[in-house]
Amino acid sequence: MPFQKREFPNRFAELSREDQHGLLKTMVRIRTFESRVEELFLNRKVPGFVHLYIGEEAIATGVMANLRKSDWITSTHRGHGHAIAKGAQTDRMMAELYGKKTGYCKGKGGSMHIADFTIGMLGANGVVGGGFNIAVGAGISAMIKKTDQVAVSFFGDGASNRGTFHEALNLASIWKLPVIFINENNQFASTTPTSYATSVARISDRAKGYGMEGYTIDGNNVVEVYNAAAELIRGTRKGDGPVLLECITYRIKGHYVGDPERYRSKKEVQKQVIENDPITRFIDYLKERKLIDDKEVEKIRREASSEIAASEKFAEDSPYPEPEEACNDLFSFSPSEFPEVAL
Ligand SMILES: Cc1ncc(C[n+]2csc(CCOP(=O)(O)OP(=O)(O)O)c2C)c(N)n1
Repeated sequence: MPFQKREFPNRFAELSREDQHGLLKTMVRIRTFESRVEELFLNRKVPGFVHLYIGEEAIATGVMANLRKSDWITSTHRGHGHAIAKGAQTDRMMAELYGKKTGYCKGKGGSMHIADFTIGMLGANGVVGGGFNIAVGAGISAMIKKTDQVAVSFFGDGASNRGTFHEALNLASIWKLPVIFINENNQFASTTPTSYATSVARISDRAKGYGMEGYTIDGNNVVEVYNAAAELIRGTRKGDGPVLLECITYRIKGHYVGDPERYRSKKEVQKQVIENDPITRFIDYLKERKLIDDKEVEKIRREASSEIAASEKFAEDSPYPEPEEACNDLFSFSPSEFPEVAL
């Protein structure tokens, strides 16, 4: 069965000029945070592993602009953009990346495990495909408590080849749970092209197997992402059940910082940078409609740079956790209540 390429409108029906600038601000804040993180990682300030979302900012931004603070998301190993767009503070994120005590997980989670339940960010996840069933669990809680919250599960094309994908979509479908599955098809899973490793032409084709609607859109056009997310989230929130949205994008940076990228040519990447950068495309869109000028764009960039510089300083100035704290917060109960559990 052919995939459903839906044309969602390429204009905003009701967003004010200020709200449209807000979308651009979020995209620029994500880009600025990550560009600095890349440098800091290469300067050995940030330990561990870092996967950048550069080039994919339109998806987190367009989706999250349609969510409430009380809605939930589950993220991936490439989660900085999701966290920022859902309302996470960049200073606590940066501190987490540094391994500092003031970070979201007290410095013990790092880039791939940022979570903040107070804003509905149920966690980035180092396990590919690890977020699907957490989102389904959140959807079950909304069903039992009869709230109108929704859960959004972001996932890569590679993750759609895991068994957890099948379990999650099947259960969400039979129980008509308020879960929206957002695929970020950046055309690679590590070094493997999506077309090689995936049995269908479009990830959205897979929705049919679970009795739900599936659509494919241009994930580098924040206007289309916003409009698609608005319609689908509205439907799911009022009880229409789960839905799958595939957003076609492109990972501009390596799979991780330091990736030698032998699986693609520099020319291919350069073409995407020139023709398909979601931030450039949105600035062009706004300029064509006389909704922004160069000075305003410059101001947005400047403000993002000072925010991220302050976040970096916060992280630099923060202490590391004490060695005695290493085993704290590993469980949701206090180990002293269960002395039989050996640590
Ligand atoms: C269960 C599991 N298998 C393998 C890995 C190693 N791994 C990390 S990222 C990745 C590729 C994921 O690709 P995709 O889901 O398309 O996300 P993308 O990196 O493109 O954003 C793999 C295989 C892992 N972290 N977890």
